Amino acid sequence: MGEEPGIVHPRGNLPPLSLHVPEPKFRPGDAVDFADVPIPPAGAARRPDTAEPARDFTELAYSMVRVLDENDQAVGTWNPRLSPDTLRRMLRHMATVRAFDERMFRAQRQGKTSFYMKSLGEEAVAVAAAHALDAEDMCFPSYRQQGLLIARGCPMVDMMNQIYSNTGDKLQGKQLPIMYSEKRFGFFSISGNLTTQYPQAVGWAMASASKGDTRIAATWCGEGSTAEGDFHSALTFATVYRAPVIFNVVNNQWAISSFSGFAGAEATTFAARAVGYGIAGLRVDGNDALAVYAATAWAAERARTNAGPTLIEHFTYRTEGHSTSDDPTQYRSAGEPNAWPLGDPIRRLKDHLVAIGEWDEARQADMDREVAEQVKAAQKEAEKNGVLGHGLRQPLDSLFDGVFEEMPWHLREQRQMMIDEETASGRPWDRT
Ligand SMILES: Cc1ncc(C[n+]2csc(CCOP(=O)(O)OP(=O)(O)O)c2C)c(N)n1
Repeated sequence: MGEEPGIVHPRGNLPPLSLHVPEPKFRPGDAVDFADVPIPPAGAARRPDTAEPARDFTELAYSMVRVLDENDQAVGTWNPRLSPDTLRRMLRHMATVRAFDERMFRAQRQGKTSFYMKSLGEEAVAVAAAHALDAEDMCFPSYRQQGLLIARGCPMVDMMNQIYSNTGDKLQGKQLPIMYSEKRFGFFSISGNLTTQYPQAVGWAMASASKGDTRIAATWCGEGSTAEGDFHSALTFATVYRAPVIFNVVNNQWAISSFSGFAGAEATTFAARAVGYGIAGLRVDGNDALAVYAATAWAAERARTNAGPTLIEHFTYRTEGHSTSDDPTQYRSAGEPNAWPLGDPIRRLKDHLVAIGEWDEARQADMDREVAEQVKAAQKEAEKNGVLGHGLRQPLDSLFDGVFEEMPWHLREQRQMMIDEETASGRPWDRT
């Protein structure tokens, strides 16, 4: 007896299978036209009550919350109706972030630090959120939310000491430059491992709720980082336990050299990730500080009233390279930043203040000069503690400190070996 024949699939004349490999629309040298990026008019999006079930406003995950219109007026139900003083403070914080970024970028080019990351063009995302959250709320940022620290009043000298890994660096040179950790300002230690902050934020939010506290958590990641498994497990925990957390996805169109299509942008929006989890999803004009403020305040109220988490996609554009180690001219058209249809967040808020008669060009110029001076003075102060390669750094024997609450025996042993070797060399701590 022969073997039974297995299942036979008649192939017939089926076409061969193929994969879709996303390709960005523009490459270096291409003329850029963003006319097919859908930008709904300001004021068009409905503002649901914060207690409404997420399934009743899923359309907000596919449209866009926008407040500032083409005439620089604040319109629609999402208008947060902020006082001119608050608007001016937000403007100043954004301008400070930009000036800080500019100086630290230059410091890297001058060899004073090994690394820097700017947030040029997306300053509204962090600054407006900081204004909308309570100072006590806990932030779990990625590496592009320096605006949270600036807006919460972290001394720039402390930030620069960390960037220089100098004797004033409270993290003792143990973190990559710009990977701050600022408990005083509710700013969780930044991790280089993308998206680990997402489940951490949910865990913190769950702990806050289970302790009967009133503080909520907010976390940020880039659109590329939504492809990480941590993103999805965080959303699952958050929806199951209705954790008081705000998920921010900063869709600045580019990861490093791969565009948003590689994280799924061709198929749907990033805010739409929320729909599958039954979480509130808002897609927001990330270059409109008033829209970012309004969406964050809405999500904060929802979280604080136990109505559950919100995912906010901030639609924005990364105007410069990913970091000082990147050269975007290699992979995208130089025309993109200027053609970006949502403009520049600082200019838009400034134009709004001018339009409502609360600001003018002279005051803008004075403010720019002042913040540049403040950043320069902070830099001078930080550099007294040393810059890269100039000798002033953490003592070598601090290498093992501050990692474990109690140093384990094997690290104590290694530390002692290092000290013995240094002492025997006759030039203790004289190594670079
Ligand atoms: C787990 C992990 N994978 C990859 C990297 C390398 N990496 C660092 S930043 C980055 C791009 C992230 O892009 P996105 O999430 O869109 O954030 P953006 O830099 O645009 O703000 C990559 C791939 C990393 N640090 N960690």
